[in-house]
Amino acid sequence: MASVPQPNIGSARQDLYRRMDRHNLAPLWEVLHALIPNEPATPCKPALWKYRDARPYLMESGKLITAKEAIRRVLILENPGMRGESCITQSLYAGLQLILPGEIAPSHRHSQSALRFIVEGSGAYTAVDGERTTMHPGDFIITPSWTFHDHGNPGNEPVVWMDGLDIRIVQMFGAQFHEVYPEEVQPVSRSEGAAAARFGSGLIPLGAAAPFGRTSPIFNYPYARSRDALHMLSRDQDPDACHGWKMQYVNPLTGGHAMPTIAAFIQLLPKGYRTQAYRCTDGTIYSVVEGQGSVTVGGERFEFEPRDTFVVPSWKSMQIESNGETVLFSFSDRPGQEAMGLWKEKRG
Ligand code: GTQ
Repeated sequence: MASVPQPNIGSARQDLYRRMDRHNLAPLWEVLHALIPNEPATPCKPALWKYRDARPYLMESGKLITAKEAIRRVLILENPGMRGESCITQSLYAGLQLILPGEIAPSHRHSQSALRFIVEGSGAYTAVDGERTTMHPGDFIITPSWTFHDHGNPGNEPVVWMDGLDIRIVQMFGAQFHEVYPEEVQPVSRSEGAAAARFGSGLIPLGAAAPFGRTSPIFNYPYARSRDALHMLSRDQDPDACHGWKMQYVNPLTGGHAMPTIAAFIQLLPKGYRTQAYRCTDGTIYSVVEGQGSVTVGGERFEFEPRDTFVVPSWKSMQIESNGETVLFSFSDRPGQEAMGLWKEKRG
């Protein structure tokens, strides 16, 4: 049946909306296209943070607040499309954390999982559940959900790492918990390297339970080993057109992602390589370890060098051009998308 023309339909609708609004009701048809877009729509923008620009602010913060007072002395990498929301993509948080010689960041635990990717300096440690691990640039370190952790720097140089946390994911589920450890530093109950020996040598002790539930029992994946793996891979096979040589950090107990909410990767691109266009539904954060070049994301071009961070939003087409041999670390929310059958990629 054709609708009867009503000259005042616009104002009648507005009047209807106003009256139902008082009852917490809203018309779907006004927002349907925004709610169910034809393809991923995100406020997340492509962006690059030059380490050269960020570092002076981090060091100045180091003079104005101690790690102890700050609890965690971190500059949040805020996505320019979501300022004030403390996130780098719609689902993930990232920041640059500084710990100066002699400092400690006090022990606490939370339901949010964290990863650390070491950007500058050596000699600091992070302690997880009674075991310390020394940080070196390029190491990928995990703080599993609800494990007590503190950081310290007994060395003699500033140490900076990128934090990646699933804060927004845990917030979406309303599952946030936090607890302060009764002392500043948790006691050390195992020798350094215990986790790596138990789970990181292609061996597992018989009957060993997963110490961190669904998170990898290995909590430091050292750069020396990842770099060597990439090198060996590159000797035996051609680089992938979209990724170069790319590897995923795995949980040796499951063969799956190292963390239940965050996927992490490391990739090598030959010198003078230009990747084919690629897009996927997991907005991804990259930290440049070696080499330099440029990345084009959704038509915007960014030049990168070691220690820079950049973000590729969901479903934005990306292409990388490497000038020198380049190593990139990256992380995203892919495990959640895969578990829900949502993850999608497109090559070319
Ligand atoms: O190191 O525990 O960047 O709790 C944000 C929240 C780091 C940490 C962050 C945290 C931490």
